Amino acid sequence: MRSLRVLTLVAVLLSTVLLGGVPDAAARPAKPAHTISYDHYSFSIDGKRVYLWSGEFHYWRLPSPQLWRDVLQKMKAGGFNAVSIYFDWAFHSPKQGVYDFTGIRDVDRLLDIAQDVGIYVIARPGPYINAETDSGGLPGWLTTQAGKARTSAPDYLAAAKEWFRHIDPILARHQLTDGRGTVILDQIENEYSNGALDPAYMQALEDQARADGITVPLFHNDVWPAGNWKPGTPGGVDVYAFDGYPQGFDCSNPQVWQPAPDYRWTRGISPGTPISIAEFQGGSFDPWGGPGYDQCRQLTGPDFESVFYTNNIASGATFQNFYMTFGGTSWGWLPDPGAVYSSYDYGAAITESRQLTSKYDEQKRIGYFTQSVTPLAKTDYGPDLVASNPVVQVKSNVNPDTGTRFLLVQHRDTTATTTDSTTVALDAAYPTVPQQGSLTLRGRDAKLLVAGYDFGSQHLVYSTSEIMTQGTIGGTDTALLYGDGTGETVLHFATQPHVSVLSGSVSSTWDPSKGDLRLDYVHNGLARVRIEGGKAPLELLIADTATSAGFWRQDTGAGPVLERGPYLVRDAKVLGPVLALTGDTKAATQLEVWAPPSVKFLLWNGRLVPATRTAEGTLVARLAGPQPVTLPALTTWQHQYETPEANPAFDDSSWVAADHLTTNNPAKPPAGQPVLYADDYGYHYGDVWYRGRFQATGGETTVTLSATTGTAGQFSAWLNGVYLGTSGPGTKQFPIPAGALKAGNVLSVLVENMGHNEDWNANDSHKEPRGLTAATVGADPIAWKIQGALGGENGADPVRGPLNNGGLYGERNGWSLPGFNDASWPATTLPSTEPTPGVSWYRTTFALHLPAGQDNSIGLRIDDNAARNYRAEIFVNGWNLGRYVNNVGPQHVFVLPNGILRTDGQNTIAIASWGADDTGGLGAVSLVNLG
Ligand code: IPT
Repeated sequence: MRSLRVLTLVAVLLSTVLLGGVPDAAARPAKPAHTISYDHYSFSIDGKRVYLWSGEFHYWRLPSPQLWRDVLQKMKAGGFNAVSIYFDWAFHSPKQGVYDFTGIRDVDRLLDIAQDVGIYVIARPGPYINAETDSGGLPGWLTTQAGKARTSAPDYLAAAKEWFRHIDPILARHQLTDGRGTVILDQIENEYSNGALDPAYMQALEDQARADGITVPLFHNDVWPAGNWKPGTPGGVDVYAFDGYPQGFDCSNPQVWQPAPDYRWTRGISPGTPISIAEFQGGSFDPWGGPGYDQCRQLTGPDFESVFYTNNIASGATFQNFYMTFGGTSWGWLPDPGAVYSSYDYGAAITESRQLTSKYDEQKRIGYFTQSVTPLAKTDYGPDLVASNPVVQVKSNVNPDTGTRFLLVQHRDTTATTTDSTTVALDAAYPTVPQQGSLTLRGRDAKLLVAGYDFGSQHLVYSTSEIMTQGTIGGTDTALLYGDGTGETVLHFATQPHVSVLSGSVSSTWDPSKGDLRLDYVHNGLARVRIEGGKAPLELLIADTATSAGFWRQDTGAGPVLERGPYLVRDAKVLGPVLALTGDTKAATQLEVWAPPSVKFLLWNGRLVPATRTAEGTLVARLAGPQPVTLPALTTWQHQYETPEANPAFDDSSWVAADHLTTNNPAKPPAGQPVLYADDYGYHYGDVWYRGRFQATGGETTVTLSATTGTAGQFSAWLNGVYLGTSGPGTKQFPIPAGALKAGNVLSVLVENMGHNEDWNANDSHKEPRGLTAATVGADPIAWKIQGALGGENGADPVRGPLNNGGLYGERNGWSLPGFNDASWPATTLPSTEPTPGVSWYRTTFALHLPAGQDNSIGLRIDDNAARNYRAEIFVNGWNLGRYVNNVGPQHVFVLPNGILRTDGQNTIAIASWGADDTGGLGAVSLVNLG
C-alpha cells in the first residue's frame, strides 16, 4: 500500500515533468535550424524523406484555444504528421490597418500548441482562402475598394501586403527552418487558377512573404493539375501543388461515386517537385436546405478513403492534405451564404463535436502506414502486375534503392460494388499470389500491399494483409498487419525459424529451397505470432480491419510503443520504468501495451494504473469509463419582443444617413437613388436596419424594395409601423395596406446579410452588394438612414470580434450578453409562438457541473414544425454559435465549444427569433450530450 502511494507520488511528479508545457516561441532559444528540401519524389527534412500525411483544420472555426490542442492531438494520434491551416484575414481585421491576434485569434498560441503536440504546420494565409467563408476570407472592409481583388491593383495589393506584414512575422517565428517551430510550408494565394491571372500579383505576394521573413518553401494549390504557378514560370512558386475533389459537393446521393483520378501523369508538370495534393477531398460542405453532413460522411466514407487515398499513393503523391479533417463551426457570420450554414462539420474524419469516426480509423490505418513504411517516400512507377481476374487492376510502385514494391490492388472500375477474387503474378519466383486460395477484393475497397520490404532485422517477401505499422519495440521487431478474409504473409529467413502462435489460428509452412516462411490465416480478431531464429525476434500482430482500429502507436524516447483498447491515446512518453500515456475512454476498457520490457509502470492521464504482465509479454490494465452526464432541462425562459425600429416614433437621430451618391462597387444603384449598400457604411456583417422618410402625394399604392442578402436571406418591411411583409432576396412589391399611408412617412426595413460571396473566379463576386439596393414609393424621394452592428468597423466587442454581431436592437443593447438583466421580461416556456412579425428574444440561464477531468461535448438542439416561418440566432454567453432557419434547415443541433460553454458554472442562452408572419417564436430547445 505504502509503496503504491510513493509510486503515485513519483508518478505525479514525473507526469508534471513529462506533460508540462513548453515556453512560448519568443522565450524559447532557437534550436539548430532544419533544412527542408524536395525533389520529384518527396519532401525531405534534414535530408530524411518524409511522407506528408496532412489534415486540414481551421482554428477560427473552433473559437476555444483549449480545444485546438484536443483536435491537433487527435490528428497526431491518428497518424497525421502535418496540419494544414488557413489563416482567415477577415477574422483578424475588422478595419483597414486594424489587426487582432489575441484571445481566440492568438495564432502564436496555436503554432506553439502545434509544436508542443509535434505536428508540422502547412500555413495557408491567403490572402484569399475560399473555404466557404465570408468573402473567401477577404475582410468586409475590402469590399468597398475600387481595385479588383486578387490582382496587382494598387489599393488591393497594398491591403494584401498589409495582411501579410501582420501574419507573416507570426508564422516566421514558428518556422522549422529557423529551429523555432514546426511550420514547414507556406501557401501563396488559393486556387488562383480561374479568371484573368496576374503574375505580377503572385510575384508581389511571394516577395512580401520573403521580405517578412518566410524562409520555408512557398507553394500554391492549383484548382486541378493545370500547371498554374509551377516553378520557373512568371509568378511561379517553389513547389507545385494541386487540389482534387472527385466526388463533388452534393451529398444527396452518397452511394453514387465518381472514378478515382489517376494522377501519375502529373509528375510531368513540375519535374523537380513532389506530386503534392494540397487539398484532397476529406468530406464535403453542405448548403442551406441540404441533405446534411451524415450523408457527406457517407459520400466520403472509409470505403472512399481506402480507394481514393491509396490511389493517390499509387499516383506517387507524397504530400496529401485532406480537406477537412476537422471542419468545426462557421459560427456567427462566418459562412459563405452560397455554400454553407453554421455547421462546417464537413462529414470529416473528426466530427464538429470532436468525435472520432470510422473515417478517422481508416485514415489512421493508411496514415500509420505512410509514416512507418518509409520506402514509400521514394518510388518510381512500376509496371502493372497481371491479375487473374480482369476486373482487378494491380498498380505497382518501386523504391529504386531498396527494391520495395507497393502493389495497389483495386477494381479497374474504382466505383465497382462487386466482390471479386483474384490471384496476382508477383514475379517469376511467385507467379501466383496468394499461393493458397485467392485474394478477395470487396467492392469499393482497395488493398495497398507491400513486397520486398526490409524492416527491423526482417525481410518481408510479400503479404496479402496490409501493413498498418511496424517498429522495433525493446528489441522485438513488431508488425501490425490487417485485412479481412484470408491472408498470406511470406517472410525470408536464412534458416528455419521457430514459430509460436500465441493467439488465433495461423498455419505456417517452411520452404527450404527459397528460405521462405509462409503464414496462412483468416483475419479474425487478433492473432499473435512470435517468430524466433532471425537476427531479432519478430512479433506479428494480425488483426481484422475492425480490430486494427483499436490500436495506437507513438514514438517515444525509448522507441515505438503500441497500445490497444482506449477510445484515444493522445500521447506517450517513457521515463525510466514508467510509460506515461494520456488519452480518453468512452467506457471502461482494457488497456494493453506493447512497450520495451524495461517499462514496468503505466500512468494514465497522470495516474498510476495497476498493470500486469501477460504471457505474451505485454502489460494490461483496466481503465475506468467516463462518469455519466445529466444535462439540465431548459424549462423557463424570459421573452421580449423588440423591433422598435418599425415604430415611426423611434429615435434614429444617431443613425448614419445613407446618402452616398457614388460607390466603388461595380454594381451601381438605379439613377437618382442613393447608395444603400451596407458595406459602404461600414456595416459588413449581420442584420442591418434602414429607415426611410418620404412625403406622400397620396396616389402611392405600393412600396417596391430590392435587396441582396445572399442565399436563404430575407428582408422585412414596415410602413409607419404597419407590417408590409417579408421577402427573400430580389425585388418585392408590397401593396400599401389601407390607412397605412400618411403625409409624412417612415419606411422601416430589416435586411439580413447572409454573408458575402466567395471570389473563386477572381471576378470580384464578393463585392455583390448586401442590404437594400433600390427602393421606390411612387415618385417620392426617400431620405434614408442605416444602422448595423454596434460600432461598425470599430466594433464594440473586440473579444468576440466583428463576425459575432449584426444590428438587431437587442444585439446593440446587450440582450445577447450574459450580464444583461432580463428580470422585467415576461416568463415563458418553449415551444412558444410569437404572433407579431419582427424580432423577439428568448433568454435563459442554467448551471452545468460536468465531471471534472472529463471531456464532454455539448450541443443545443432546436426542434420544431418546419412550416413555422422564423429564423433564429443562438447566443451562448454572448457568442453567436449558430443560425437556425426553421423553414429551410437542415441544421437542428448546434455544437457549443467548451470554454465558451462553462462546463462548471453558469451559462446564459439568448436566442433572437425573427418571425415573418404569425407563426414566429421558437420551438423546443434542449441540451444534448454529443459524446
Ligand atoms: C477548394 C478551396 O480551395 C477550399 O478553400 C474549399 O473551398 C474547398 O475547395 C471546398 O470545400 S475550391 C473547390 C471548388 C475545388
